[in-house]
Amino acid sequence: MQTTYVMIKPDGVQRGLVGEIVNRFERKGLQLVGMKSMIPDQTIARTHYAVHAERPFFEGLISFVTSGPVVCMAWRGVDAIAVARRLIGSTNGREADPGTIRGDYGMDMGYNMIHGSDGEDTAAAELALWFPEGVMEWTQDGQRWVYE
Ligand code: IDP
Ligand code: MG
Repeated sequence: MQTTYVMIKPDGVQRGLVGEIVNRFERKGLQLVGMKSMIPDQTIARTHYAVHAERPFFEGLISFVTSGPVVCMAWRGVDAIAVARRLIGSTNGREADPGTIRGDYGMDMGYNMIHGSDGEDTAAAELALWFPEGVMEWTQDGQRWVYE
């Protein structure tokens, strides 16, 4: 089992896509182990995107992600990190496959509605950053019908 960090960015919240996006993870069979909403401050946003600090789009990305509410989620399942990335689709919405979140709702590179951790190390770091209180440990009864 893996747990991955997924975040609906301010454009997804502003466009009223929260329910639509959450639904895709839920119906896929992932288990929700963390969920909250906040307007990120500069510190958390810069830490989260630190790997991109030298990129030309960095300051724009920080002002975007701190511009309004985000929905922070932790989703758990077998290979959850890669599964979430496949549900999300490739970075540019114009090129993302139809059927993915970005492919179905996005037309832009920066405004692509959603973040998902890209590996085990980043998932652990991002979960610690956004959920310092930890995630919920619980048994979802329906999970026994998700995995054979
Ligand atoms: P990812 O979200 O698909 O993992 P990354 O390359 O890690 O994509 O980039 C992080 C975020 O930075 C993207 O989701 C997007 O919002 C933004 N971003 C990436 N490249 C560009 C760009 O060329 N212009 C504007 N924003 C960008
Ligand atoms: Mg990334």
